[in-house]
Amino acid sequence: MLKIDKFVTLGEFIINRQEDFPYAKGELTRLLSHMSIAAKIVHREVNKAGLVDILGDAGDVNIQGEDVKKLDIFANEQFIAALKTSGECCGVASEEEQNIITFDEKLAKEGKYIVCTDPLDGSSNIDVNVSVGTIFSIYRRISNTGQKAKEIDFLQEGKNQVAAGYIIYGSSTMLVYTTGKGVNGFTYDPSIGEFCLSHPDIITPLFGKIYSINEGNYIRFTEGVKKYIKYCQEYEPEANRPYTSRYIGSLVADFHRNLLKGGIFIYPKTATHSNGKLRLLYECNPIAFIAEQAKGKASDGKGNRILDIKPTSLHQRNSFFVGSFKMVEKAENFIMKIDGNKK
Ligand code: P6P
Repeated sequence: MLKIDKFVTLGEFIINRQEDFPYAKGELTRLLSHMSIAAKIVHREVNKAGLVDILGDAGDVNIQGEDVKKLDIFANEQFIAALKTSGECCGVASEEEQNIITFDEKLAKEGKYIVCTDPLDGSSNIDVNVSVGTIFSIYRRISNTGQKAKEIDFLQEGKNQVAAGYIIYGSSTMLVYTTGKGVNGFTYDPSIGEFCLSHPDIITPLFGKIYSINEGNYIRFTEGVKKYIKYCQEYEPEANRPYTSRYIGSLVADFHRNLLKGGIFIYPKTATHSNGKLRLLYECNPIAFIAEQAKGKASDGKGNRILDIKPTSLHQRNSFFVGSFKMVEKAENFIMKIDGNKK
């Protein structure tokens, strides 16, 4: 682990790396700094959620048919407000919103970027104090500036992302992001109210010993997925197997652990989720961008690169295999050989 002799704040880092962002002129700086302000506010609420009456279901059910927790609503409001005031973002697609949110203010309509976000992923874990996260994905708009954002701005392939990241609210709060020039992690220091560079230039191990999948769905997996799971469990010490099974049920937490230690996360199609459960726009694409930038791999399990998939709807789901390059490659071999390319 690289020893950092002087802490570098997120703001300093972005300014120092300004030239990395092809559309410099401070645009990304403003976008990310507003996102980090919202992250600090959500950090505060998540860290005292057990102490105030902000837990428990808000009574609503979101468009995914899931009970909405009050913190989901709170986080959604915070990030949308932060993006609106940034003056760089003209619209947001959120897990919590059926349709895109467009900003009418003149300044916002001049914004060149749109953001897709899951404002509080894994929120069903909040009540039991398990790590949750915010996931975001930033694109240049396709529609002309000066008008409201359009849905076409959001239905871009993941390879068009100009930046992506997540905030994990865990034992510490971290912000991990990429602009296509590598992956860097920042740990929040509440005593100074800053995200400080703690994990520079993250590269995920080529191989790992961790596999993450909800084995409760085992009987509903395809034969290829079942055979890969058994491969992970076989006693082959010279091949570092059996692997360790680790599954938190919070994508950001499961992915972050595997990113640093090496491993594979799989959410394949099941009988109840014929296209998998995770959403392409604001879960698979941003995580896939980060994985590839950290020299990992992300596909649908059949060799189709996540970042090449053309979205057709805001909340579409996709099978998701992501993590250490060689582990994802091995899993794909099982799926393609045993399941073939059938949908
Ligand atoms: P399951 C949380 O609801 C989430 O969207 C991801 O964070 C997580 O990886 C997945 O669902 C867990 O789903 O079906 O295993 O509970």
